[in-house]
Amino acid sequence: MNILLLRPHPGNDQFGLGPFFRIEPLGLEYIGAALLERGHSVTIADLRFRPHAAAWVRRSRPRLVGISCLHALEYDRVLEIAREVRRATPDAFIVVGGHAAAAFCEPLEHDDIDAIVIDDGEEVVPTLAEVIEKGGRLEEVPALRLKTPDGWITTPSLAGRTCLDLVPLPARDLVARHRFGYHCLLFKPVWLIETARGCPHRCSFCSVWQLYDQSFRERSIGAVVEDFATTGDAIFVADDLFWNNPSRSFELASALKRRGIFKRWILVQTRTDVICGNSGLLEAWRPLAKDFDIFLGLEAASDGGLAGLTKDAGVRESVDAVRIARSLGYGINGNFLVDPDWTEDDFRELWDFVALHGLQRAGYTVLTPLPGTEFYRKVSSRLAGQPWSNFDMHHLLWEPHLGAKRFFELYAETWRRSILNTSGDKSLMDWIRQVRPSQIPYIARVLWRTQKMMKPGAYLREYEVTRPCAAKSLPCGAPHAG
Ligand code: B12
Repeated sequence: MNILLLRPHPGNDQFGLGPFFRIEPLGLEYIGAALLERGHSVTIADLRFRPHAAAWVRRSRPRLVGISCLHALEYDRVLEIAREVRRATPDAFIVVGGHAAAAFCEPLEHDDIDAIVIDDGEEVVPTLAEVIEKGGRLEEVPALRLKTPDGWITTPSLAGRTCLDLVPLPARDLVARHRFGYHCLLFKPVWLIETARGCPHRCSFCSVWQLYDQSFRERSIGAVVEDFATTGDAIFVADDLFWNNPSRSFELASALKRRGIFKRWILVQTRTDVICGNSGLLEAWRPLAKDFDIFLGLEAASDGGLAGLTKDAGVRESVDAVRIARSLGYGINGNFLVDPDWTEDDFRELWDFVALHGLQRAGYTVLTPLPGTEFYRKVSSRLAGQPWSNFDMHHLLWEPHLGAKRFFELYAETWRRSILNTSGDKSLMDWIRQVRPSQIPYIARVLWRTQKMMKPGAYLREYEVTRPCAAKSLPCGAPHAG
C-alpha cells in the first residue's frame, strides 16, 4: 500500500529559535521503518522544505496519509494540511499522531481527519494499515480516537507500553533528500537519536510524563550503538531525560567507546539532580564528543519557584549541577520559565541568580499551560479563543499581573542580559570572530532575529494582534474575562 507521512511546517515561529533548530522527523522515520518491514511503500515529506501537501499526494498516490503533530502550537496547521490532503485525495484515510496529538487530541477531532493515534505510532500504524488494506474493523485497531458515523470513539488501549526495540532503527533514508537542511544553529547536518523515552518525574508544566504515566523505556544497547555508528558527526539526543539509569548509561558509554565512536558534537537534555548524583557517569561520557552540550531545565531561581513547578529539586542542585558539568568540560544551556503572574521582584531575583552563577547562555520562555497537563486542565477556561500557534511559550495567554506592557519590558530586559544581546557583554564582532568566514552570514541572521526578543514593542504588537477578540476590547492591564 502507498503511504505518505507528512511533517508540517509549525507555522508561527517568529519568536524563539525554532527556525534555527530544524530537526529530522524521527517519529515518522520509526513508523516508516515499521511499515517498510511489512512491505508497504512509504514516502516521508517534510513540509518545512517543500510545503505543498497536495503535490506530495499527487506524486505518491497514497491510500493512507499520516500527519505528525508534535507540538500543541501545530494543531491549526495540522488541520489545514488535513483539509488540503482531503481535497487532493478524498478517499485516502487520514490519521494524525505525535506527542501533542496523543497528549490532547480534542482540537484534532475534525471532519477532515479520520483517526488520531493516542499512543506510540510504530505499533499502531502498521495495524491500521493492515486493517485498511484488508477491509477489517477499524474499531479493533488499538489506541485510536476514531471518527465514526456516531461521533468520535476511543478504541481499546495497547496491551502494554510499546517496546522500543520493536523497531530497532529508524528509516533515515526516507528523509535523505532533506539531510543537509537538518541543523542546530551552526551544526549542520544534524542527526536526531533516541536512546530512551519518557520521564519518571512530575514537573507541572510538562506533558511527557503525563502521557506516558511516568514510565521510562530504553532501547537496547546494540540498537543505540548501531544508530550512533551509522549517523553523522553532530547528534541531538531526543531523550526526555538522559542518564536517568546510571548503570545502563555507563554500559552504553563503554559500548560506544569499544565501537570507536567519537562525534564532533552531542547535545543531551537532563535534570540537575541527575548530574549531582552522577559525576562519574558524566566523566565517562565526556570523551565521546569534541563539544558536548547539556540542556538543563533550570526553570526557576528560588526553591519556592521550583517547588511551585513540582520540580522536586532545589536551587542547590541547579548550582551544583552547573559547577560539576562545567568542571568536566560540558557546555551548559538552560531554560528558565517566566510566570505571567510574576512581580517586579521575581524578575530581579532571576536576573541576580543568572548574574551570580554566570548563566547568560540560558534562555527564557513564558510559563505556558500545555495541553495534556493538569495545569492546562486547571486554567483552560482562561484560554478560550487563543489560537494554538500562541502555545509556543513566547506568547502570553492571559493578561499578566504587571500588565502586558510592563511584563514585556521586563521579559525583554531578561533576554537583554543573555549572551544573545549584541549590545551587551558579547558583541557582534565577538560572535563573528568565533566562526568560520562561511558561517558569518548565518550567525548574523540568527543574531539579527534574536534581537527582536529584546524589544518589548515587538511582543506587545504581537500580543495585540493575536490575543482573542473578546480580550482585545479590554483596556490593557485589565484581567481577561474567563
Ligand atoms: C526534538 C524536539 C524538538 C526539536 C525539533 C522539533 C521539530 N520541529 O521537529 C526542537 C528543539 C526544535 C523543539 C522545539 C520545541 N519544542 Co519540542 N521536543 C522535541 C522532543 C525532545 C523529542 C521529539 C522526538 O523526536 N522524539 C523521538 C520520537 C521517536 O518520538 P515521537 O516524536 O514522540 O514519535 C512517536 C509518537 O509520538 C508517534 N508519532 C509521532 N509522529 C507521528 C505521526 C503519526 C501520523 C502517527 C500516527 C504517530 C506519530 O509515533 C512515534 C514513534 O513511537 C520532544 C519530547 C517528546 N517526548 O516528544 C519535545 C516536545 C515535543 N517539545 C515541546 C516543546 C514545548 C517545544 C517548544 C515549544 C519549546 C520552546 N521552548 O520553544 C519548541 C517549539 C518549536 C517550534 N516553534 O516548532 C514539548 C511539547 C509539549 C506540547 N504539548 O506541545 C515536548 C513534548 C517537550 C516537553 N517535555 O514538554 N522540540
